[in-house]
Amino acid sequence: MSPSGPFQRERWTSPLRGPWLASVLSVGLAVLFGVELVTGYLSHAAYQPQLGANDLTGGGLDQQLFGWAWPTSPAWLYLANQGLHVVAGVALIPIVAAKLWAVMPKFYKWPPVRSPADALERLSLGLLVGSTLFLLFSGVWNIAYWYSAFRGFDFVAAHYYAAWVFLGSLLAHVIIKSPVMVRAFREHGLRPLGQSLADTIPEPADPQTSAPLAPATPALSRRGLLGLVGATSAGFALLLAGQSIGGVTRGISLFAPRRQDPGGGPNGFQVNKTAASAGIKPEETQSAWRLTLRGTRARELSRTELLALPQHTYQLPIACVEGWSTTQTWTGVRLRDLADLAGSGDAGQVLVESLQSDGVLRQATLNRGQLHDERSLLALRVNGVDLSLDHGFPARVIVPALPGVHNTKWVAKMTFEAA
Ligand code: HEM
Ligand SMILES: Nc1nc2c(c(=O)[nH]1)N[C@H]1C(S)=C(S)[C@@H](COP(=O)(O)O)O[C@H]1N2
Ligand SMILES: [Mo]
Repeated sequence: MSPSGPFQRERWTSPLRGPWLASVLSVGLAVLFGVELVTGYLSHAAYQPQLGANDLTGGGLDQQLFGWAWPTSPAWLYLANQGLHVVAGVALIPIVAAKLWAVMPKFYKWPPVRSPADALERLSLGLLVGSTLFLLFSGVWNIAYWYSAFRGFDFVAAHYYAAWVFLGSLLAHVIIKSPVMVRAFREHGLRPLGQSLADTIPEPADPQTSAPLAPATPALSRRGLLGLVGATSAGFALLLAGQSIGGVTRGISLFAPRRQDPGGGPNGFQVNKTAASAGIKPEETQSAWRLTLRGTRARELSRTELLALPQHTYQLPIACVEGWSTTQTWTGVRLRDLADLAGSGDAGQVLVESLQSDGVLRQATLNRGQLHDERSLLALRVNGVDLSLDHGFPARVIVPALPGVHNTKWVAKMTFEAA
């Protein structure tokens, strides 16, 4: 059987393709994928190291990762982690597209499989490409829509396990391909970058494929192609980074999926989950509301009683797993003072529960460091006024460097535990 359609080598005519171009793009990919892996697993450690067992509530966080628990300083740690993860992830898209374009003829090689070893490599390539596309797609989907689409599909778990498939197949790929890359750079160095359009020369054809290339005249030089890919990638990053960095950079954050300024006034900063969408009944947040504390003793406090306790004010960010952040000035009662009131001043963790009756985000567990940091608050006020209902009135958790998902709103109950 002779090759037909895209399986014919001569159908792939661009002389820009080849090991050198693939190698240069791979350097960029290696850096950004490295950032993705490190920040992705750190995020996992930060808020749900027991994925599956205990899901979003965390729990026993102190015991995780060889005794290392997610810290509270610097306060912007999680902001930086998720900002990097999401921005580098989006910046990867044009480079992944260019890399796939550069190696596209390989997907159509003929015969498709030459030996058992070749079959294994093809399988690992399938896993690599599949998991990469899945990670990029599910990540973008997540920052754009959160859980609302694909009901019943656990994005976080799928993204997490895809990352392991990705890591394994990437390692195999790097081991198999590094000799090709070394040869490409040894033979050409960075020279192909300096070539003008007229000089563009075809790379040596794959020795395993017989048919010689009949090069077309490319529309772009290699330098032009790499410039285009690099500029697109940097542009994507620039248009998204403002949602993490804040300040004036928000103005150019055109890719940010959410409005940063839904209204004016001290409570006029963005809201992901409104009280209405969380099913909060406004009347339950008014005078009938009580904060229940459970430790070695039980206490119930009204909002007036909470406001009579020592109040503390800190400027702290909320940093969402989706990469956006918002830094505000919060006022409220220290979590550790509440632990004292419950007779559990030495508690190792606290389970915080919301008025919200269902959904994974209705509760969270904070670890020892998060509970005892002096800046960790049950916030009652923001920017000098009472919290608005959408920002968690009557009370919400604010803890430095805490993943946004754990800054529980509409808090109703806190249970202090040994750890
Ligand atoms: C090869 C690329 C990627 C790798 C290896 C990777 C890896 C990871 C890992 C391990 C996690 C932690 C999951 C957990 O908490 O259990 C994570 C979370 C996350 N990733 Fe990625 N990721 C990649 C690409 C992306 C992209 C392109 C985006 C979006 C632009 C993205 C957005 C997110 C978000 C929003 C989370 C937080 C999910 C949540 O906890 O709610 N990721 N990633
Ligand atoms: N009860 C409750 N608290 C919650 C949430 C929620 O859905 N329900 N969302 C969390 C998430 S994901 C983030 S990032 C922060 C800030 O979200 P916001 O913009 O909805 O206030 O609040 C957290 N607190
Ligand atoms: Mo979030």
